[in-house]
Amino acid sequence: MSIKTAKFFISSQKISQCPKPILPEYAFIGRSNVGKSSLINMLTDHKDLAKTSSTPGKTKLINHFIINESWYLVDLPGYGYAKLSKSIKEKWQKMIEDYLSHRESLMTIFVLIDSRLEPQKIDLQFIEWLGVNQIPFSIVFTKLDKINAKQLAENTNKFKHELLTQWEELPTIFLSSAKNEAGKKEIIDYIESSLSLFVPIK
Ligand SMILES: Nc1nc2c(ncn2[C@@H]2O[C@H](COP(=O)(O)OP(=O)(O)OP(=O)(O)O)[C@@H](O)[C@H]2O)c(=O)[nH]1
Ligand SMILES: [Mg+2]
Repeated sequence: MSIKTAKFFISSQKISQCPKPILPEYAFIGRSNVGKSSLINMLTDHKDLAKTSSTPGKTKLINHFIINESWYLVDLPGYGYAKLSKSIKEKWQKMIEDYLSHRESLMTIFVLIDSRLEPQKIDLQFIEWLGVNQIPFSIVFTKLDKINAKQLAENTNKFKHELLTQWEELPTIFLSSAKNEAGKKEIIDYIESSLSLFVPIK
């Protein structure tokens, strides 16, 4: 599938402001600064479609981007940024949890994990929350260009090992770099294969 058009659609503070759930959508979640917005730009070949920053906490709302006029990519605020005030953290957490657990048109959530780090408790806890709420997800290890093959294998194997203490099977896993476009085809093919499974809610 080629991405012919990618446009900003709307920013929402809560699920009730999101577009009508009549098109399939794919959301990106993960720790602040893990590369959610950069991955959306890489997948769509748009440098500045989603706003990125080297400072964590850049994305603050639920941002819908419409792709090929027929499905959405959704950029979300990150979790786990220690410097945010308690009230903002709670507000974002509620917004994200509400969206992820109630959005009927959500096909898959891509959970982004920084490939440079050993398994982080906050990511494993978030994935556990998805499991408890029966929300389907895939994993994308990010920033591959910043790590060598040996470290990558070590970190991803440790992460898989941790997952297998919670799950019987591993989810679909992607390896990506927003810089050198690693993982682009695989993620787009995966989205394409599930688009036809969308059943519009009447
Ligand atoms: N080298 C490299 N840098 C990356 C990659 N992905 C993201 N970055 C950088 O990491 C920083 C954070 O990227 P964002 O895409 O803004 O991260 P985010 O997860 O959307 O962050 P928040 O919106 O703050 O939660 C930016 O400086 C990006 O340029 C990657 O694959 N490789
Ligand atoms: Mg962002």
